[in-house]
Amino acid sequence: MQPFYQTLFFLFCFLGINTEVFCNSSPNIPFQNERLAAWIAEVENLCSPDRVHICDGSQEEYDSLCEEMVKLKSFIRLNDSLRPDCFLSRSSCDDVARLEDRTFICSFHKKDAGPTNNWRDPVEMRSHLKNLFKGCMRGRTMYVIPFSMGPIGSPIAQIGVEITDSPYVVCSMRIMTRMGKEVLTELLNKDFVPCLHSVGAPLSGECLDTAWPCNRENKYIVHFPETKEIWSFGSGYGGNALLAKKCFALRIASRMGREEGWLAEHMLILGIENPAGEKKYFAAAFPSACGKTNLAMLKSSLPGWKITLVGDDIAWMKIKEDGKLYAINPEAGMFGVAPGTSSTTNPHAMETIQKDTIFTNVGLTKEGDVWWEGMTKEAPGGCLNWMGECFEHCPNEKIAHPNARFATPIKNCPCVDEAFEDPEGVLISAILFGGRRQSVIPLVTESFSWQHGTFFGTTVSSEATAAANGPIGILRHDPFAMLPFCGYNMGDYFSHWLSFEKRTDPSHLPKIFYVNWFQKGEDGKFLWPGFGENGRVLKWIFERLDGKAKAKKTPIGFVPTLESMDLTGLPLDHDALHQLLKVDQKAWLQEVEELKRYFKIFDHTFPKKLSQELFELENRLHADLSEEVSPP
Ligand code: GTP
Ligand code: SPV
Ligand code: MN
Repeated sequence: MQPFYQTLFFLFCFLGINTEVFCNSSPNIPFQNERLAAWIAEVENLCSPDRVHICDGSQEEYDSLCEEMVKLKSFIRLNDSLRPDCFLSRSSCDDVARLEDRTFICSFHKKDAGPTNNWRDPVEMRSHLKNLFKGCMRGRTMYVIPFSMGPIGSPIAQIGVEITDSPYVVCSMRIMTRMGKEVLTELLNKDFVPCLHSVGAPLSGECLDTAWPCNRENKYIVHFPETKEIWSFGSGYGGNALLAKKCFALRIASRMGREEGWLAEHMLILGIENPAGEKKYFAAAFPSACGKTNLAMLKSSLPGWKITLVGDDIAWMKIKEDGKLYAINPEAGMFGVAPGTSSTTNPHAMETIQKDTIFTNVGLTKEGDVWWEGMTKEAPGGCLNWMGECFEHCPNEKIAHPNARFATPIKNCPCVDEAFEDPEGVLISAILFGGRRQSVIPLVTESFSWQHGTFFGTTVSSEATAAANGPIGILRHDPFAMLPFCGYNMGDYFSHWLSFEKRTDPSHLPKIFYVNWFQKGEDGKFLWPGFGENGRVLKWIFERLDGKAKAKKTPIGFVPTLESMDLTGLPLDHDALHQLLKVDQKAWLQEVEELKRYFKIFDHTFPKKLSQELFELENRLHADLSEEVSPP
């Protein structure tokens, strides 16, 4: 018997399910993953589903779940001639984004969750969750999804198993991860992270006729970092429900990374090739809805420069035997922000989402296609908004929810990198940090060292977006773009970053930069055109790495000289460029004061080396000895 069927057979024996279809030979095979079988049985016992379905990840399984959801009105099939094999899903109004205030890190000790995470006692939380999950799948199917984060078999990859009662989650997970029977085979000799999810509705006795079941009263996204478990209840949306993504690949994996000496980061990974055919890879961390997906798929406006996509949201990075830092994208799909995506801003994304895509909370046109703000100048007549209402009746409302998303396979992207499936990962030459900042932060700055670059990471702040529930536009600190995603004390996380200087020859480590596409002029408009034009900044970074581009040494780091940026064919006036590259001493001194205030929350866990960096930055600002320097 094939190992996959062996595992299934034993799982099913254990669950007391009729195994005849799977086995017609001797059942005398050694039992392989006891923990998985025991966990499935335990969850079945707790949640009391009517059926258990072990997902094989096949096309047939995906198609039949989609069909089932069409019947339940959870999915609308889009016009097959315009968007083949695509579906629209509409969430309920109270379940549209990540819920940071309902996200918990339940470490044994509160101090290990740190000042930036919600903490609850793990024993109390577990018992509370058990009550919520008790019988919560009655009348419905419990799906078991084995998935691999990273190419199957990669030394950096990890296995997880998500149990869920949501077919929307199953289909999305098939796009977002490598999922199904190949992973079940891997599980014969590997451990896994158990991820338990329920939409928490309809509960037994409830008559809930809704296309998007979720629990109004109770929503919990809970992590047990020591035992590496995830429990999520009540929400069906994005990072709250696709537990492989933020819960596992960032919160749990960041903790694994600290224990094992690697990094799990909220970063895109891109390949960049110059006209001479030389290639490098960059990773970049920007907070949610601040431009990772767009940068990772960028179509450069500079002739001969080519960007290729490895990942758009998460990077796992490890130092290999050669002492250098390599990254894999643990995901297989993109869960990207729809609004703002168009054939002008992101033609590669528009091509990718042409087929095999699940859209959530976008508008629906009369022709059965999707629409969102920014896709074209005006909404087509007769377009329904994300709640399925006629747009003409509520013209002041948005057609797409600002956090509307597409889930789409990376392999469909026209600019996917040749190393996307490489289990060894790609060598990272530069790390970029960035955020949405209307002022103060220049277009691009290069750090002086790894330690100074780590300091850059701690200083990331950004105007809040619709990716998480809460007010939009308010400036908040978001160190390393990991504020909602670091699974342990963030002060310890800073130290972990610093430790990389000791783990290898620092000259092997990537150079660190800070970028900001979002400065605004007095008219409130963006000073920098962004999107495809960001390739010009990537070019400057590429050439800095090769010692070719000029920079000015300023108190905050190396900033491009006015002539060193390639602005060929870009109608950008001199004042705008000046503003984009300016280091405003007064504003920076205020920034320093704000950082001093903020860093206090980390108390004694804030590394001395980073306090030193802040102190030195302040001194340099007071002295303000900007000087032009030649390439290194
Ligand atoms: P998450 O998936 O939430 O982590 O977001 P992300 O960081 O991948 O952001 P994404 O690339 O999806 O961009 C979010 C929004 O910012 C979209 O509406 C984009 O159109 C817009 N955006 C992206 N890049 C730029 C840029 O260079 N300039 C401007 N002005 N807007 C941008
Ligand atoms: C983010 O918020 O950073 C996302 C979307 O990438 S979600 O998967 O919902 O977390
Ligand atoms: Mn993200």
